Amino acid sequence: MNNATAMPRPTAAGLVEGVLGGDRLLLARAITRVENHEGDAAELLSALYPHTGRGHIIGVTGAPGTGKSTLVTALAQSYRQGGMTVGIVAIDPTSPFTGGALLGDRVRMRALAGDTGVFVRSMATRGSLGGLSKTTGDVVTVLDAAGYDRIIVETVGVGQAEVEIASTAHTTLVVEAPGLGDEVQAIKAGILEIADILVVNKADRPGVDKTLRALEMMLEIENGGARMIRHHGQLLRVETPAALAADWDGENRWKVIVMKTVAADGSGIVELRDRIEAHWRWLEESGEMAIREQLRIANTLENIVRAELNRRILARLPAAGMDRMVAAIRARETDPYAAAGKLLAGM
Ligand SMILES: Nc1nc2c(ncn2[C@@H]2O[C@H](COP(=O)(O)OP(=O)(O)OP(=O)(O)O)[C@@H](O)[C@H]2O)c(=O)[nH]1
Ligand SMILES: [Mg+2]
Repeated sequence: MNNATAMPRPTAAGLVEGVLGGDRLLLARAITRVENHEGDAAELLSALYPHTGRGHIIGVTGAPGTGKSTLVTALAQSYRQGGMTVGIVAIDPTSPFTGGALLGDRVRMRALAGDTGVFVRSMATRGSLGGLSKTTGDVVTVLDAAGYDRIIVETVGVGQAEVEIASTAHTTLVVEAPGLGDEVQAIKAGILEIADILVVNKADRPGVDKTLRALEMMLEIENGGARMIRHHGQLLRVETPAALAADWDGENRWKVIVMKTVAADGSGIVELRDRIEAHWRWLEESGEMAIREQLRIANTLENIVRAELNRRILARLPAAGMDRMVAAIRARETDPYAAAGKLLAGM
C-alpha cells in the first residue's frame, strides 16, 4: 500500500490548503476527487477558483502518433530550464488507434519524473459520458490554483470534443507529422482553424517539405480570408471592439506560422517555446486575452450546467434504464418527444 491509500481521507478544506501550499500528494488527491466527481468536488473547485487565472494554458492537439507527448515532454524540459513550473494533463482517448496510451505517456514523459517543478496527470476518456471537457477544465483549474506557470493539455484530435478541449486553451498548437496524409484529415476536423501555431514534428522524416508546403498553402488561404478572430468553440459570439478590429487588419493580427520540430532530439523546441511566449504576449497586448477568457469562462459555465443536467437526467432514469420507455415508444404508445418531456419535467 502506498501513502495515498494509507492516509486518512482529507477534507475539501484540507485539500485546498494542500494544493495552495504546494503539497504534491494532496494535489494528486484533489485531482482524483475532481476526476471522480466526488460529493465535495464542487466545494473544492469553488474554493480553488479565486486562486486561478495566472497560468498560461497551452493546448496541444493533433492526429494520433504525431509525437505530441514527446513534444510536450521536450517543451516542459525547456520551460524548466527557463525556471518555470509546468503542469501537464494528457488525455488518453482509449481508442483502438492508440491503445495503452496511458502507459505510453508514462514512458514517454519519464524524462520528467523526479522533477518537483513538473506535475503530470494522465486521464482516460472512457466512461466520462460527455463530461470530458468539464473534467479536463476542472483539472486545469486545480493545476492553475496550484500555481504552475505553464499548463499543457495534450489531446488527440480525433473528435470534436477532443479538439475543443485544446481550443479552450490560451494558445493552441496543432501537431502534424510528415507522410501521414493528415493534411486532409486536419481540414475535415476543422482542426487548423483552432491553431495558433502549427507544428510539423518528426521533421527528421522523409516528406517533411511536402507537408510543410501543403500546410503553408492552406494557411495562406486562411490568413487571406476576411476572418478577424477565431472563435474557439461555437458556444458564444463575442463582438470585437471596433478599435481592436481595426488593429487586427493591420500588423497587430496574430500570424499563424508552421514550425518544424524533432521532438525526439529537441530540435526546434526553443524556437517553438519562444513562439508560444510571443503568442502569450500578443494575447495581452492586443486585447485578445480578454475575449478568450470570456469564451473560456462561458465554456466552463456551460460545461458545468451540462454535466449537472446529465447527472440529474441519469439519476431520474428508471432502474431498468430506458428500456421500458423505448419499448413503449416502439409500440407507439408514446413518442420520443413526449417521453423526453416527461424525463425533463422539473429538472
Ligand atoms: N523520428 C521521430 N520520431 C518521433 C519524434 N517525436 C516522437 N517520435 C516518436 O513517435 C512515436 C509517437 O510519439 P508520441 O509522443 O507518443 O506521439 P503522440 O502524438 O503523443 O501519440 P498519441 O498520444 O498516442 O496520439 C514514438 O515512438 C516517438 O518516439 C520525432 O521528432 N522524430
Ligand atoms: Mg500522447
